[in-house]
Amino acid sequence: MSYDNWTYQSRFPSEIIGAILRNRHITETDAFLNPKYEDLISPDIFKDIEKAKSRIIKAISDNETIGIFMDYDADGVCGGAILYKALELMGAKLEYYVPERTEGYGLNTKAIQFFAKKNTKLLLTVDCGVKNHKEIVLANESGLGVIIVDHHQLEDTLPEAVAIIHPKRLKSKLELDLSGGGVAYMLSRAILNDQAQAKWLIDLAAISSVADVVPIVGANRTIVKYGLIVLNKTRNTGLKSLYKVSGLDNKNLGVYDIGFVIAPRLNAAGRVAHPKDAFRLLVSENKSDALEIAEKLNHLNSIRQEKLAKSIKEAETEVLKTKQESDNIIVISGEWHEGIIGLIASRICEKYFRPTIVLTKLDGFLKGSARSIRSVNITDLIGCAKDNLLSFGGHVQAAGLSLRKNQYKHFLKIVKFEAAKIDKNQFIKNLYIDALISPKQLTLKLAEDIEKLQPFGVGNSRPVLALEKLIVANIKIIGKDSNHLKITVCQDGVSHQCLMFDYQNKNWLIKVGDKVDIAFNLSVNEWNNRKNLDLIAEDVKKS
Ligand SMILES: [Mn+2]
Repeated sequence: MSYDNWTYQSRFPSEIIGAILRNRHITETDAFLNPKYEDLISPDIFKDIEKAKSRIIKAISDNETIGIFMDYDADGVCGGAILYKALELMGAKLEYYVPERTEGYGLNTKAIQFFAKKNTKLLLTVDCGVKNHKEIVLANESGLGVIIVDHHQLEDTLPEAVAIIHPKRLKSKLELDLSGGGVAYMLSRAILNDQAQAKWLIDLAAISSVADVVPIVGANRTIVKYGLIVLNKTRNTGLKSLYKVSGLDNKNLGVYDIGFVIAPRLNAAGRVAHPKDAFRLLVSENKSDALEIAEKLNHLNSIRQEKLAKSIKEAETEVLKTKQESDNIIVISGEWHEGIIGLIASRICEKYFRPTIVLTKLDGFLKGSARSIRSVNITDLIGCAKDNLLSFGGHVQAAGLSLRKNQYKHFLKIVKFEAAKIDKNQFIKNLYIDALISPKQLTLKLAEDIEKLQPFGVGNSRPVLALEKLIVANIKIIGKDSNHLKITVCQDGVSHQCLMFDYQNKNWLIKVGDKVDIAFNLSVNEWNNRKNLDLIAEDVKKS
C-alpha cells in the first residue's frame, strides 16, 4: 500500500461526473467542459497595460532597440520567446539576454551593462523583475526604461518601472493566477493588432503554465486547452525539431508530453549548460539550426537524467545513513549539481512524504533547494532560521536558500527545532478518491465522459475512482524490468484488468485469492480500432 488512508469524497453517486465536478467545486459546468477562447480574460484588465502598450509602440516607431531579459527556466524562456516573436512581428529592433543559473535569479548588473552597450532604450523583464528594485534603478540610470512582466510575489513597495504587468495587479478584484509566460502572452495580445497572430503564440503560454505548475483551472485551463490544440499543429520551427528528436512526431500531445518531454528539455539547458539554447530554439526560424539545437537539448536532457538518477540514489543513501526517514523534516547535503538539487528534493519529499531540504557544497558556501508537502509551509519554516542564512525565498511548497558553511550547524538546529512542532498527523498520506463506484458503473461511456474533463494537471487531476471487495483472480508480473503488474480482479462474475506500475516501490503484499479494494484512474485505450477500458491502479489494499 502506498497510502496510509483513503478518503472517499462520494460513495456510489448515481451521476459520477456530477459528483467529480462537485468535489472540485466546479459550479459553471458548461464553461468548464467547453472553455471558449473568446472568453479568455482580456489583457485590458491589467493595470498599466495602456502604459506598456504605448511605450512599446513608441519604441518601435522611434526605431529604438527593445531588450528582453528573462528567467532561465522553461517558464521564463517561453515567456521571453512569446514577446520576442510578437515584437518581431511588429517590426521591433530586438536584443535579448538569458542569464545562466550561476548568475542567480532575476535582473543583474551584467545584463544591464549588456543592454546599455547595445543602446537599448526599453527593457522588458519576463518572469522576473518585481523584486529587482536596485537593478531597476541602475537600469534607469543607464538610460533604460523597464516594463516588468512577472508573476512572482509582490512586495509592499514596487520598483520604479514604466509599467508592471502582473496577475495580482488588476483593475478588478478577480483572483488570477498565471505563469510568467501566461502574463507575457497577455501582453502580446495587447500589443499585436492581428489577434490571429497572437493565437499562434498560445502554444508557448501552455508550455509555461504546465512547466511552472500553475493550477490548470480558470484562465490557465483555457490557455492549456487551446495551447495544446496549437502545439499539435505548431508553426514553431524549434518545437517541430524538438518533437522530431524526442519522439513526439505524429503523437497527440497532452499535458503529460509538455510536463515530461518538452519542459524538461527546455530546462535541461539551464540546468546543465547554457539556457540561451532553449530560447534560441523557440525563436529560431531556420530548420537546420533548430534541429541542431534540439539535438543538443535532447542530449543535455539525457545527461541531466543520468546525473539525476545517480544523485537521487546518493541522496537516498544519505537519508538512511543519517536516519531521517521519519523526522519531521529531512535535511541532507552532498556534492550535487546545483541545477538539479530541486529535482532531488522533490523526489525525496515525495518518497518519504516529509518536507525536504537538499544542500550542495559550492565554493565557500552551501546552496539549497527545498520541497514540501501541501500542509507545511517550507518558506516560513526556513525563514525561522533567517539569521543563519545568506538568502532565501520561495512559495508554500518550494524554496531556495544559501548559507555560509559555518552557519550550517545553527541553521540545522533551528529548522529541526521548528519542524519538531509540526503535528505528526500532517504526515499521514491520504488518497482522495472522487467516487467509490460499483462494477456495473464502470463503462466505456464513463471513461469517455471523464476524458471530457481534460486537460488534467495540478488543480484538476485525473479523477480517482474506487471499487471495493473484489477477488484477485490473477497477478502477472510485466514490463521490461519486471516492475509492473497486471492484476485481474472479479466480482459477481464480472472481471476487470488493472495495471499497477512500479509495484516494488509500493509495499506490495497482495496475493491471488485476496479480497481487495482498488483505487484507480480510468482511461480509454484504442487498439486495432477497438476501444477498451484502462484501469491504472493508484493503490490496492485488502478489504
Ligand atoms: Mn515562473
